[in-house]
Amino acid sequence: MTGRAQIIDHDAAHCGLDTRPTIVFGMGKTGLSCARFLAARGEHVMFVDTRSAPPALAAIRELLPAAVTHCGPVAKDALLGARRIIVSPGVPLDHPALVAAAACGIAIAGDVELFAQAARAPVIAITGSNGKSTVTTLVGEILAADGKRVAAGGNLGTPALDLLSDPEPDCYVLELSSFQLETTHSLAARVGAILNVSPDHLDRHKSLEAYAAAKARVLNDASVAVLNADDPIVAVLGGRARSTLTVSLEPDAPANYGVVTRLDGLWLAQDGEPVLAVSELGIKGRHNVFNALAALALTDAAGAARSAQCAVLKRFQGLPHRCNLVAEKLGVTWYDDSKGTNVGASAAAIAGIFADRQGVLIAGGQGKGADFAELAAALPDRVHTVVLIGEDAARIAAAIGTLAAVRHAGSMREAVAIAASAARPGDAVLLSPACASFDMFDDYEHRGREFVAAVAAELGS
Ligand code: UMA
Ligand code: ADP
Repeated sequence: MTGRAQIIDHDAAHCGLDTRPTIVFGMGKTGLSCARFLAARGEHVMFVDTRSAPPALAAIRELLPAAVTHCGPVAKDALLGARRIIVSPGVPLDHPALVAAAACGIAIAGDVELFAQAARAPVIAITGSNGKSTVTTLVGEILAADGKRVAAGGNLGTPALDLLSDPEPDCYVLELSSFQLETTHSLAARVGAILNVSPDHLDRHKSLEAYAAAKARVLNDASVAVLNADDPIVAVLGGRARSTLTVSLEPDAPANYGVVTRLDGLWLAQDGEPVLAVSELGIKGRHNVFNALAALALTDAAGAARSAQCAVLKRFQGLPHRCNLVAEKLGVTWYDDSKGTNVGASAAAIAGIFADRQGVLIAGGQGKGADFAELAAALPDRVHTVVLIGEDAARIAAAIGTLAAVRHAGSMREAVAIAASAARPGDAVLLSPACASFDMFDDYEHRGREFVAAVAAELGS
């Protein structure tokens, strides 16, 4: 197998040209963005995907009719003829074909690496276990309100390569996942943020240390780091950037961005100076106060005006499926937090929604190897009943033990019916699964839509 790579190397060396293809591994959104980018540069590209019918196959064939596409199991030696491999974030780097290619010295990178090499405008890069999409959206909207031409995307939805344009925008705002950072080497962000690190994707990264190390890469060569001073894993990572801004929700913490108490309540503050009343924020809950502070820090570092920051922080009501109020009937309020896809996110959502009332939690799905003890610890005095769905329901039930009443449901419709019968007037019902959705739904958005439809059917509205 090594021989195959060497023969092609020899041929290339002989004629002075490297004729080997770039192989793009993954034919989803990222693979398609790579196809567009590489096609525009006239590169010789091949595509592989382990799925029999990957989502972007037809679009890639239309764009590059002559390119070889392979769907289905990818053999160990399938990539050895590559000049380099561009791997999609959903493909684990321990796939045997990637391990074999790496052993032969073939370069492996992700789409964000291609982006980093091509982009000339400043990049604001945001990672963390939770809050990335909210903060990325806030930062993009604040900079746009400040008059900048902004392109925002990455893990948020629009692949990084699809943000490149000629002329370039004034700045890029990228949400980056641990999967994307793992395969990125050249990014030198103008501002890089790590919002928090709590266990997620441990099935893929194997350990919290490896997951945190992937996140920490966002700070490599960054000019300014924005860090969560309250998070012990994040707080120690600042040394990698040239300067650091810290964010904290602790009352007396010596952080650059925090909260101060005035006669009229809590305010967001910079170096102790009040900036905006927490009551004026469009997004609610303690975790969103943190997100607003992080957005202030990031956009201060990018030179935005206070007026633009405050206008957006007041008007932004949050993205769909993140602790959104979806119904209120018979004294019970129903919230959709389908984007709560790990334990840290759902613990934060539980603390926010059940701060001043009790109620019912609907959770469960694919646990991604998580430990559910922290979810269980968030329940007492807040959640009296948990309705569990999905693949890892039994593991979650075992962690909860007797901390709350546990009921099981086979569908979202049944889960909502059980929640409606368990809820008392004054209660909240929260869907925040602490799990991925793929065992029962297309994605978290599909799960959220099914929840909203089931609630509407149950309440007869
Ligand atoms: N897959 C295979 N075989 C392959 C390639 C992929 O089975 O050969 C599977 C993966 O295991 C994964 C799915 O297909 O379950 C999609 O993977 P992909 O890399 O093809 O995904 P894209 O469509 O390119 O979307 C990716 C991000 N997806 C992942 O990281 C899994 C999107 O983040 C991102 O918005 C998009 O690029 C643009 O940058 C989604 C996500 O779930 C929202 N991210 C994770 C998260 O937020 O927790 C990290
Ligand atoms: P991400 O893009 O990192 O998944 P989102 O902004 O989409 O983050 O929020 C996803 C969920 O994470 C929310 O619905 C909420 O439950 C939780 N969450 C949001 N911000 C935070 C935060 N700063 N700390 C902890 N949990 C959070």
